[in-house]
Amino acid sequence: MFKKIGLFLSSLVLAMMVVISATAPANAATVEVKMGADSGMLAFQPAEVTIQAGDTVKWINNKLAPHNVVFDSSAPNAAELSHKGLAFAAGESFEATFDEPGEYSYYCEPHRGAGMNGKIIVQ
Ligand SMILES: [Cu+2]
Repeated sequence: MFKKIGLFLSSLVLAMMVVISATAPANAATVEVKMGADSGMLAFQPAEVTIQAGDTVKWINNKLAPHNVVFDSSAPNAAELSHKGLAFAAGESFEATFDEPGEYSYYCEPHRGAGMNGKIIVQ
Protein backbone atom coordinates (compact mmCIF):
# COMPACT_ATOMS: atom_id res chain seq x y z
CA MET A 1 0.00 0.00 0.00
CA PHE A 2 2.67 2.55 1.07
CA LYS A 3 4.91 1.29 -1.65
CA LYS A 4 2.21 2.03 -4.22
CA ILE A 5 1.73 5.58 -2.91
CA GLY A 6 5.47 6.15 -3.01
CA LEU A 7 5.63 4.94 -6.58
CA PHE A 8 2.69 7.15 -7.51
CA LEU A 9 4.30 10.20 -5.91
CA SER A 10 7.67 9.67 -7.55
CA SER A 11 6.08 9.29 -10.97
CA LEU A 12 4.06 12.45 -10.30
CA VAL A 13 7.25 14.36 -9.46
CA LEU A 14 8.90 13.00 -12.60
CA ALA A 15 5.93 14.10 -14.72
CA MET A 16 6.07 17.60 -13.21
CA MET A 17 9.80 17.87 -13.91
CA VAL A 18 9.19 17.01 -17.55
CA VAL A 19 6.52 19.72 -17.83
CA ILE A 20 8.75 22.33 -16.16
CA SER A 21 11.74 21.60 -18.39
CA ALA A 22 9.52 21.73 -21.49
CA THR A 23 8.16 25.19 -20.67
CA ALA A 24 11.46 26.75 -19.52
CA PRO A 25 12.93 29.15 -22.12
CA ALA A 26 15.25 27.11 -24.31
CA ASN A 27 18.68 28.72 -24.05
CA ALA A 28 17.61 32.36 -24.35
CA ALA A 29 20.50 34.26 -25.90
CA THR A 30 21.79 37.81 -25.60
CA VAL A 31 22.83 39.48 -28.85
CA GLU A 32 25.05 42.56 -28.75
CA VAL A 33 24.63 45.61 -30.98
CA LYS A 34 27.20 48.43 -31.01
CA MET A 35 25.96 52.01 -31.03
CA GLY A 36 28.34 53.76 -33.38
CA ALA A 37 30.14 51.51 -35.86
CA ASP A 38 33.83 50.65 -35.44
CA SER A 39 34.43 52.40 -38.78
CA GLY A 40 33.23 55.70 -37.28
CA MET A 41 29.84 55.68 -38.99
CA LEU A 42 26.68 56.84 -37.24
CA ALA A 43 25.14 53.38 -37.38
CA PHE A 44 24.09 50.45 -35.27
CA GLN A 45 26.42 47.50 -35.81
CA PRO A 46 24.96 45.15 -36.92
CA ALA A 47 22.07 47.29 -38.16
CA GLU A 48 19.83 44.24 -38.51
CA VAL A 49 19.76 41.23 -36.23
CA THR A 50 17.56 38.14 -36.23
CA ILE A 51 16.80 36.56 -32.87
CA GLN A 52 14.45 33.99 -31.36
CA ALA A 53 11.47 34.98 -29.20
CA GLY A 54 12.68 35.31 -25.62
CA ASP A 55 16.15 36.52 -26.60
CA THR A 56 17.64 39.77 -25.34
CA VAL A 57 19.37 42.50 -27.32
CA LYS A 58 22.08 44.47 -25.54
CA TRP A 59 23.07 47.82 -27.06
CA ILE A 60 26.56 48.93 -26.12
CA ASN A 61 27.80 52.49 -26.52
CA ASN A 62 30.78 52.34 -28.87
CA LYS A 63 31.53 55.51 -30.85
CA LEU A 64 30.19 59.01 -31.59
CA ALA A 65 27.99 59.21 -28.47
CA PRO A 66 25.42 60.10 -27.32
CA HIS A 67 22.93 57.53 -28.56
CA ASN A 68 19.61 56.09 -27.56
CA VAL A 69 17.18 53.47 -28.84
CA VAL A 70 13.63 54.43 -29.79
CA PHE A 71 11.29 51.92 -31.43
CA ASP A 72 8.84 52.98 -34.13
CA SER A 73 5.35 53.18 -32.72
CA SER A 74 4.34 50.40 -35.14
CA ALA A 75 6.51 47.92 -33.20
CA PRO A 76 4.80 45.75 -30.57
CA ASN A 77 5.45 47.18 -27.06
CA ALA A 78 7.37 50.10 -28.61
CA ALA A 79 7.23 52.25 -25.48
CA GLU A 80 8.40 49.52 -23.08
CA LEU A 81 11.24 48.39 -25.36
CA SER A 82 12.60 51.87 -26.04
CA HIS A 83 15.42 53.40 -24.04
CA LYS A 84 15.02 57.16 -24.47
CA GLY A 85 17.73 58.14 -22.01
CA LEU A 86 20.93 59.05 -23.88
CA ALA A 87 24.06 57.00 -23.32
CA PHE A 88 27.13 59.27 -23.16
CA ALA A 89 29.93 57.12 -21.74
CA ALA A 90 31.64 54.45 -23.86
CA GLY A 91 30.65 50.99 -22.68
CA GLU A 92 27.30 52.15 -21.29
CA SER A 93 24.60 49.70 -22.26
CA PHE A 94 20.94 48.86 -22.09
CA GLU A 95 18.92 45.77 -22.84
CA ALA A 96 15.49 44.73 -24.06
CA THR A 97 13.95 41.26 -24.17
CA PHE A 98 11.72 40.37 -27.11
CA ASP A 99 8.99 37.84 -26.36
CA GLU A 100 6.73 38.50 -29.34
CA PRO A 101 7.70 37.48 -32.88
CA GLY A 102 7.69 40.31 -35.40
CA GLU A 103 9.78 43.06 -36.95
CA TYR A 104 10.93 45.87 -34.71
CA SER A 105 12.35 48.98 -36.38
CA TYR A 106 14.15 51.51 -34.23
CA TYR A 107 16.35 54.56 -34.47
CA CYS A 108 18.70 56.76 -32.48
CA GLU A 109 16.90 60.02 -31.77
CA PRO A 110 19.78 62.54 -32.15
CA HIS A 111 21.12 60.74 -35.24
CA ARG A 112 17.90 59.82 -36.97
CA GLY A 113 18.60 62.42 -39.68
CA ALA A 114 21.96 60.77 -40.32
CA GLY A 115 20.22 57.44 -40.88
CA MET A 116 21.12 55.75 -37.60
CA ASN A 117 18.41 53.09 -37.84
CA GLY A 118 18.20 49.47 -36.83
CA LYS A 119 15.91 46.49 -37.07
CA ILE A 120 15.31 43.46 -34.86
CA ILE A 121 13.61 40.47 -36.43
CA VAL A 122 12.12 38.17 -33.80
CA GLN A 123 11.30 34.68 -35.05
CU1 LIG B 1 23.15 57.88 -32.22
